[in-house]
Amino acid sequence: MACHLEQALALMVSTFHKYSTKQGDRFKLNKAELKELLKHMDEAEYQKIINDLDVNKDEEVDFQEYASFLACVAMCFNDFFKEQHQKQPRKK
Ligand SMILES: [Ca+2]
Repeated sequence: MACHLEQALALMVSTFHKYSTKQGDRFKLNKAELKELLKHMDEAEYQKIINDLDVNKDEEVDFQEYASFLACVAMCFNDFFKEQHQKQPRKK
């Protein structure tokens, strides 16, 4: 059985390809594919994310742009967990 990190990476890659293969270039997310991937976001959040994700402004999100985004999200989650941990009283 794969370790947690391998499972997380496999999910990250398979999620990208699950949506990127639906239309057009199978190795890039176009706006419709990205919108479907992020379907639980409202329009304003979605627009901000697509603007941030599409670094080279070609109207599509390639795997490098997607991976960079996930790295940023992971760092934000890590900061959140560190803050939460620091707020908790120390156990003796
Ligand atoms: Ca792009």
